[in-house]
Formats: sequence, structure tokens, C-alpha cells
Amino acid sequence: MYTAEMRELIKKVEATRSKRLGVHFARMTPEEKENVLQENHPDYKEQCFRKLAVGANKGSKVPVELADLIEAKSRLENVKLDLNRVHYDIDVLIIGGGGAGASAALEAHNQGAKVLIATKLRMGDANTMMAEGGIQAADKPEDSPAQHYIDVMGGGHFTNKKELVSTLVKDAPGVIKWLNDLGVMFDKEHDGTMVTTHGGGTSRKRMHAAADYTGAEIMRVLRDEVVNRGIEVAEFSPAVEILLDKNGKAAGAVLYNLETEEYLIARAKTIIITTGGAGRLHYQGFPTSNHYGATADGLVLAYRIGAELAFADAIQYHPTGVAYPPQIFGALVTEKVRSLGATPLNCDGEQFVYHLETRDVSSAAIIRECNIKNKGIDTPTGVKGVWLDTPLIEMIHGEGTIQKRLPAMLRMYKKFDIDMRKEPILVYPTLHYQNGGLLIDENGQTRVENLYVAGEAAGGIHGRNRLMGNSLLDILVFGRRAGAHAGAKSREV
Ligand code: MEZ
Repeated sequence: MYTAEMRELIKKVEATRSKRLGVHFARMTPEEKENVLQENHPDYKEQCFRKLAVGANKGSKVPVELADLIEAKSRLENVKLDLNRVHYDIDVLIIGGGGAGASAALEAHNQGAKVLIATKLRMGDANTMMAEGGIQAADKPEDSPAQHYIDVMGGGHFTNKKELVSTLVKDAPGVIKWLNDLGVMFDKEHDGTMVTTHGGGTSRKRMHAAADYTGAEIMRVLRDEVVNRGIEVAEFSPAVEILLDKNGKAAGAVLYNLETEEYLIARAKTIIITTGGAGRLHYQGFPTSNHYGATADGLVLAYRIGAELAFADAIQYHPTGVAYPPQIFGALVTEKVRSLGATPLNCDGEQFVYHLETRDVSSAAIIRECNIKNKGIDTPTGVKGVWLDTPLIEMIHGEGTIQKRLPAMLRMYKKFDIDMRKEPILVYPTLHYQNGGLLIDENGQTRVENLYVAGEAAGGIHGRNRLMGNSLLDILVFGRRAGAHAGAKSREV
């Protein structure tokens, strides 16, 4: 929903953008052409996005670790702001436009709150969109929230905050029902019951999926709901600083409009941070499965005003990032592939880890196999990997299973003319998820009054290691809770 004023601005920006790029390209000097080509190179874009991370000042070095951002000077240090000029005056400000942000917005809206979602890129440009495998919930008679609780705690090596895990598993069946009622097309049997499968580290079949594009399907439905309700969204407008009132309570944020390069003041009664993860910081030089905007923004914003971080050092490597074929290097091979029976094998064709091991164990085993035992497989690009034996899937489940259960992956492979049943897929761990984050309570509240966090930016739920499918779950459980609580609180003030 753009205001007339914003539409005008967008037109202006579009006009200057086409002048800068396509239209005059033919008339450019070789040096100018080189600059344009460089600007459109994916690596260049990557660097630009990293420079946009909160705390990364113009002209400062590209951040490599969270500490670089946390310790950096404020982007506003040399900016003159008129705090009396309020651009958005709302009840609930939600910073981040993924699944957590959208579900928080819907629940805050249910409380009668006036809501604004401010997002760095577009609504739905988020890790939610990239989540392939599924969402966990113990909603079958042979399963129980208690069993789910034990699995989540075990996966996190019992470092998790118990009360958060308890909330997660108890709310889970209700979340699936909510999504189903909203129109998410979950995989179902002919009689209408949900199909559920195993994931790494889970003792029961409780993964609910929409083929291998579950996150995209959930985001489609949530985004439609946000639009249909007329909830305002400020796109390309990341928050760069949270504002506190004189009593130290969160009271708004400064947004930076990437199109107009203006700083905008959003005054709010409560604020929910839902900015997601940090994969695009490429810690230790690892590739990542994350979307471009995942640069730890929420952690920096909230930490600077006194919120507490938990397990911020516990980063999850997804064991099966693509090492080969090179056309799709770094892309994620969903864990669903392993849950269907695909097995990692070393250069001698030996299985060296149980195929449904947790991600920390599987990733460590692959790294060890390649770098210590020297049993990895060299690829033409110089990257090592292990073989993920996908033909096994058809042997176990019958011909046609790959088409039926992994259509998005098959489409990606087809685009590059690769037959995933014939070409060897080599995998190596890729940065996937921030296990820790900002410490919250059961309603997403931080220790800073009026400041809430939900989704990947929150910490404590998964302890030091998350199990597959519990992220799509936690963004919705705690997104909805934070939205309802912050919405109600904003109406009291
Ligand atoms: O929860 C996840 O991270 C997930 C389901 C990823 C995947 O492998 O598809």
C-alpha cells in the first residue's frame, strides 16, 4: 500500500534508475560501462547489502562478524534529525517483513492496533520464503507435545529455555490449524488428513509440508492476508536505530528509506523486531542459504538499547548446501531429501553418518570427512564435498517420488539442465540459521519495556542447535504471541 506521495517518489526513483542503467548504456564510456556491469554483478550486490547492515557505516569496512556491527558507530552519528517531524504515528511498529512480522501484524491488528510493517527489502523477502522442508507440530494421536518437547530439548543439547520450548510445542497444533484455515495448501492424504514425515533428530513423523516450498506457501498466504486487511507496509525502509522515551522505554524507530535516502521517524507505543538471521554476514567465509537482507540488524538495534543476547555464537550450518554442480553452488538441498532417505557418502561410497542425524552432528561429520579424514570428493571448482545419494529415494519410495515431493528442487535443477537423478550432487555445510538471538519471554518481550522480538532474531528457544521445521514453527508461535501482546499493550497506553 503506497501513499500518493510515495508513489510519486517511486516514479522519480524509477526514472533516475533507468537513466543510470539500461537506457544510456550504449552511449557510455568503457569505464562507465565497466562500473555498471560491476554494480550488477552478484558479488557487488552482496557487498552492497552487507554495507546496509545496521552499524555498517558508509565508507566503513564490510562487516565480517556480529561484533563489528555491535561495536560500530551509529549510522545517525552525523545526521541531523528533527525528532518532532513524525512521519509515521502508529500503535505497533513491526521491523521486518517475513513470516514472524506478518503473523505479528495480523494478531496486533486483531487487537484493534494501528500497525506499520517496516521492511529492509520487500514484504516477504525473508528467510521464511526460502524455508523448504516443513513445519513441525505434534497433532497426530500417536504423537504428543510432550514428545515434541523432548526432541527439541535433545536437539538443543538441553541448553534451551524450557518455558519457551513448552510454549512452542503447546501452540504448535493451533498454528497448523490457523495456517490451514487461512488457506495454506499443506500436503494431504486422499481423506484430507495431513501428510507428516520425519526430520533430522525427531522421534515422530510431525513435519507438515507444502511439497518442498513450505515457507514460500506460508508467506504467500500471510502476505495476502496483510494486504487484504490494509495493513501499512513501508518497503525498502530498514530501521537504523530504536528510539527510547525519557523513561528508557522503546517508543519508535528511525527508518532509512533506501529509495529516497531520507531518514523517517516512526513513533510507536510498542515495537516488535522480526528482522531474521545473519547468514549474509558470511561468518568465517562460509556460503549461506539466507536471503540478501539477513545481516543481523535486529540484534544490533536491540542490543544497543539494552536487550540481552543469548547463544549469539551458536550458528547453524545446514549440512547439505550444494558444492557441485557449480551452476547451483551454495543453494540449499532441503533436509526433506534426507528425511526421504538420501544418504551422505564419502569418496569410497561409505556412509559415515546416520542420514537423520541432527544438523550440528551431520555438518561436523561432513567437515571432518572432507578436511581431516581426506575422504571428500574434489569438484572441478576446487571445492570439496560429499555425495548425497538421491537415487535411493526412488528405490525406497518408488518411481516418481522425487517429482511429487521435491518439485521446486527439480525445477531449479531443470533450469540449469541438470538431471538430479543422474548427476552426482555433492554437498558441504552452508550457513543457515542463527540458533541464538535476543532473549525473550513467552510473549516475545525483551527486558526493554515495550520492545518485543520474534522469529530468527529471538534466542533461547532452540538453545545451541535447532531441529528442522521448528523455525517455521517458532516464527509463527512467537510472532503471533508478540503481535497479540504488543497490540493489546499499545491500546492500554
Ligand atoms: O527448518 C529448516 O531449516 C528447514 C526445514 C530447512 C530445509 O532443509 O528445508
